Amino acid sequence: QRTGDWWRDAVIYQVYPRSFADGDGDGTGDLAGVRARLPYLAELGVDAVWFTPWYLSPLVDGGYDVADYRTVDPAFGTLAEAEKLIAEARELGIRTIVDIVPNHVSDQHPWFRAALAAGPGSPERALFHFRPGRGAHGELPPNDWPSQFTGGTWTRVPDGEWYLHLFTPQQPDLNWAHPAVRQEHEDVLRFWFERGVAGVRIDSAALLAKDPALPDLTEGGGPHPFVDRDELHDIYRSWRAVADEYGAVFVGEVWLPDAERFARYLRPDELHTAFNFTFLTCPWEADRLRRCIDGTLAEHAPVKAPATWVLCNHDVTRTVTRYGRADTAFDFATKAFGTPSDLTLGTRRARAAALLTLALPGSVYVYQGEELGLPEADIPTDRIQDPMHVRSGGSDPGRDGCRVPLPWAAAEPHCGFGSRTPPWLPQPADWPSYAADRQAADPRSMLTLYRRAIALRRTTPGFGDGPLTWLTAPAGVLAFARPHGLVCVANLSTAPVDLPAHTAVLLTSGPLTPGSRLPPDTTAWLRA
Ligand code: TEU
Repeated sequence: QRTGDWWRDAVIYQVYPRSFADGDGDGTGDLAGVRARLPYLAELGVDAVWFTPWYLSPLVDGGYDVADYRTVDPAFGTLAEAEKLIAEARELGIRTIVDIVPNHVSDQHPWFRAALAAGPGSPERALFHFRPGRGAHGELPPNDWPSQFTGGTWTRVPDGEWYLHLFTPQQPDLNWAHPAVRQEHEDVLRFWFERGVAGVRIDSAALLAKDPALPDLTEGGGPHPFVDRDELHDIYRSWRAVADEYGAVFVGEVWLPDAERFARYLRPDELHTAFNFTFLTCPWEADRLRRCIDGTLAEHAPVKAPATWVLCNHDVTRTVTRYGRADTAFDFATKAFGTPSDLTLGTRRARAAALLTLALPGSVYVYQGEELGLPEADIPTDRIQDPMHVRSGGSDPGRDGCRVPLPWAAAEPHCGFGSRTPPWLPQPADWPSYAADRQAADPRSMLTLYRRAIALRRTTPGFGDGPLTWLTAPAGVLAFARPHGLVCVANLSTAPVDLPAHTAVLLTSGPLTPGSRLPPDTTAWLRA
């Protein structure tokens, strides 16, 4: 087991507890299910697991609407079970990362219920952003901020005041200028660090701070009223002091297109790491990917933070579906169902992308089911629960297509997700063909590829954090050298190419052509 800066080159597996494994058979995944599948994660070889929120929640936004941070939602289990899970995982060499959602709470959180009851001008309301409306009778929202989901960002309460919510009305935004909000979150961090948690993922990390004047967005000029504000850095500096007491680490969900602004969060006294969404959204094109990799390494080197590499998560279209489309870039605006996807091509590319990603310096995130090569599922519209879909009146497909309960066993009911009740989201008819038990027995499966690649990465010293040197390669081909004579070659062109000089082929994402050439959309790991 690695100690110290384990997170600098870790492979971190994202568990969406609702859809991972159902221990009690009620159709919803839970902590008992995760505990039973810990050996699977150990065999996969991951260093840590990041759990999306498991706290008490009405689950309006899949748990990103937290009603109590110190309680595990009964749908998932108990606090005692979470503690057991953290300890059992650690026994297997797997660290735990929990998800903290500081921008907002659930409207069922005691603070918000108290604020509603206490009325205008009360200290309880000062913890949120309550304002009178505009217009002759206060019938218009206080400003023009657009929601991250469809609909406005303001909801009116019966006494006439409005409250701010960047996401759904069930997720009121906290007022981060209030000392009690800061104190509470530092206490929550301590609460989980005391329970053996090794890291925290910070949700919507660039959105917490608001311009106190809440000006219209269209007013323009000056800093953005709610994205990437300077006050955030002071907040994260005090969080870092708490984390340092426990040797714990942060990974920020910082969606910022500007590399220089992004890197400002990665300081020795702020966040250790942040998700690399530039990589996730990058199209499957050699020159674009190379520029992205170079740009990422260049922005991380001066701040001495490790890069992270992310291909998918619970918010975006699954990789094999995305890479099988004509436009392989991810864009929230163009993720619609119905855009045709060639899953054979998408799978080949996703396999090549997996080997490319796991060869890069820094830490790598794997979203549950990515290692099984799951495609985005087509879900009947009346079964979709994601508020992104529901609030759009059905025009936005939402994110449930990447959140379908995992197939564990091809021959069991509900693919072994859980026994009694059908899963909370329907599994597609071809789900058994992706089942983990079937793939574990197949040397050519996506699961076997991930296991082998992660094992090689773990057992080759310096592979995960040493230097990367580009090698000369034909157009459309990415070739780079890593420590200990490892070479990674990814062919994103349309024709087979010769492999660079090597003494051994360690792993390939697909079969080589008879003349030992690297086919299109294939990656190889070589020993120089
Ligand atoms: O996501 C934040 C979020 O919604 C961004 O991904 C946003 O869509 C992006 O800035 C687009 O411009 C997190 C969680 O990952 C997501 O599941 C939650 O729904 C959301 O926060 C609200 O907590």
